[in-house]
Amino acid sequence: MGLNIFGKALAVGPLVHDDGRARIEAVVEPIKGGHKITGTVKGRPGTIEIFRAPAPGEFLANNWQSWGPMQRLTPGQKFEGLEERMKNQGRFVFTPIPEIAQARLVSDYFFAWEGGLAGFLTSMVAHPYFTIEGGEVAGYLEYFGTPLEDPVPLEPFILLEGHPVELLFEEYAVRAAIENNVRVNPWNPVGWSSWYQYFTGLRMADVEKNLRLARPNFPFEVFQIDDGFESDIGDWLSPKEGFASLPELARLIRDHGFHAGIWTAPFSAAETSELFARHPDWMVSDIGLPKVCYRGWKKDIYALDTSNPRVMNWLYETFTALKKMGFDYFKIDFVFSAAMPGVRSRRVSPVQAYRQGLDVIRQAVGDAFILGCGAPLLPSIGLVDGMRVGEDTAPFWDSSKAPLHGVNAYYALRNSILRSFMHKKWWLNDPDCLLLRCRDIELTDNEKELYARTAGALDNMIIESDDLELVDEWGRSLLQEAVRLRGGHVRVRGLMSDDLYVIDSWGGPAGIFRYAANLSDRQRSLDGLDIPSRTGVFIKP
Ligand code: FH2
Repeated sequence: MGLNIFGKALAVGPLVHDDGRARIEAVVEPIKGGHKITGTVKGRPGTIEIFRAPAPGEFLANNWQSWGPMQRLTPGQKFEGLEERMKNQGRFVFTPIPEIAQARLVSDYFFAWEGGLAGFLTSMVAHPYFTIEGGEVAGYLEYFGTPLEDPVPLEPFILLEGHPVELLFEEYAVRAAIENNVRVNPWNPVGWSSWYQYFTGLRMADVEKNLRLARPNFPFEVFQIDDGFESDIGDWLSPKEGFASLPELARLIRDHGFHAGIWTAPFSAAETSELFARHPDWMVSDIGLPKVCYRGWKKDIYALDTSNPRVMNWLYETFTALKKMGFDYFKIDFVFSAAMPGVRSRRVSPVQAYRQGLDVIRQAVGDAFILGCGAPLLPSIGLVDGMRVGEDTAPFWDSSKAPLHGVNAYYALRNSILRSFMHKKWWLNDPDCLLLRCRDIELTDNEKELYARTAGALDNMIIESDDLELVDEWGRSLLQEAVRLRGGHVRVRGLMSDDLYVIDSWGGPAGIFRYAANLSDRQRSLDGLDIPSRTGVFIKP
């Protein structure tokens, strides 16, 4: 079997496809290095097969959202740990199509191998994904049975052939950016976050101390309060006991000369929250009852129905209020919840509901910085300034755990390398926080250096999360170094390798440089140069 489009051999020209539920009018056209399929769909589509081909022996697969993995796999493999995460955290945290993701490997949005890449350019209405079915790979659009009276554009699909796979990703990213009308924010922030030191135990005294230390000694532009200030998930405007009011908090941060950043999980409501008590009918439901979306903070968490005008209004008011208080940097987290399949007040697809939710927040905060987290990737393009592209980091490396088994610095860093092609094409990549403290941490100096220099070489957002009292001169200068490495054009090689990556950068303030990052647990050699395990080296390009 060769390459099939809508079940027919790939051929340039028009195509009509009717599966009884939906009618698709499409056209296959040649583009540089491959083919593109565009069209329209109407009716009440469910799952539509777009693409089918023999499965390659090795490929790069990608999960739906920020925290999920992008990694090299073979046809027999799945994302290890997914089942367990679905059981513990909820079936919809890593996929909007749990039945399929449980049964087979699912690669969301794109699928690439050495020699080719197949990918969807938008996710406006449908959820695009690929699965391995025996010896074949198939690409689908899931429309969730959403009624489409008027034809809507089919999510455009491209098939690229060529080498190396890294160049195909660049081409894919550029095409998706164009299709989504992206304007990348020219401000690539440097900041501080409270999370990876204080977690939910954050106290006002910690905020005050770190503000005091940050001002003269660190190059931060943003000071971001993470999870730990709120009284409950959903009750964003009422801080927990002992915490300053939000206007006071924003004021305090701004008085120290920083952009004030705040974390929320705007589409989530805890079972114990006032939001849920007051408005159970605002949640995505199932057979007339609010539908649990995930487990977090040892509670059941519900998902807001962002297609409901009252919910949109509440979101608008909440974020307008935060903006008015002086916050202008918003980390919006667990936002996948708005895309959970379920019953909503309007007949829109989960993807449409998600995008409407993001759009309302954007309307409310204007040109403030929005950092997506726990976010479906493709549907967020054009609606966020920054995007977390991996699972949470941690103060330890621990590469023994597979991606979905738990958090560690290794997995967080690896994802930011693999997903580096998204940076400055779709948004600014957030590789998660640098942890540079010298106590309260298991990362070695080598590991801290590897993380910081890789993040800098990749030109990513640089956010540190430490008790600044524990950061010495060495930590401060490493942070400065990471910041100074940024600003160039970046190209990464080794996406299909055993964790030896080469980052080339040119055209930035640091000039031309090459950084080889060995994330593996053994010494490796590159062009005759030995690179110890968990170490990076600058080499002459
Ligand atoms: O903000 C932190 C992490 O960075 C984020 F990714 C998610 C949860 C929190 C706080 O709850 O894991």
